[in-house]
Amino acid sequence: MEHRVLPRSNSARLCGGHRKVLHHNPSEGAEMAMSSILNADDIKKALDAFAVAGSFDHKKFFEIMGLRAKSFDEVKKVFLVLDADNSGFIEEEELKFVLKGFSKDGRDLTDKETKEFLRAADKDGDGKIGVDEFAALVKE
Ligand SMILES: [Ca+2]
Ligand SMILES: [Ca+2]
Repeated sequence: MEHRVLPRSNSARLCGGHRKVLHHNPSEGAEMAMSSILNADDIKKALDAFAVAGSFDHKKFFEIMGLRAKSFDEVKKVFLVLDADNSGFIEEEELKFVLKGFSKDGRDLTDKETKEFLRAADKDGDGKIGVDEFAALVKE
């Protein structure tokens, strides 16, 4: 499998002897990655705007946190954080916890919000969100 070349960041981490296993605490690792792309205050503002269950609006959410204005590469980095199991897609169960990917204080989406979010993003109808679908949704 030719794509299994060890990424540079991985080998650096191993050489440093600091073997932090990120997936044991996904929200902590996610927050570190997010804060390198997005402003923490903007993330908080976006989460606060939809703190009430049932109020989630992905367009406003992406706009408030400033993700709409980011480059494809940056949006892709956000996508990679949200794809917690590294499957290459954001599946429905990952989408439900999408706000926690931005901040550990984020609430879970309701089933209805999750389904609406998925339906808005899933243009090819395979039931999951690919990186191109995610980037397109952010820019909508
Ligand atoms: Ca996934
Ligand atoms: Ca899809």
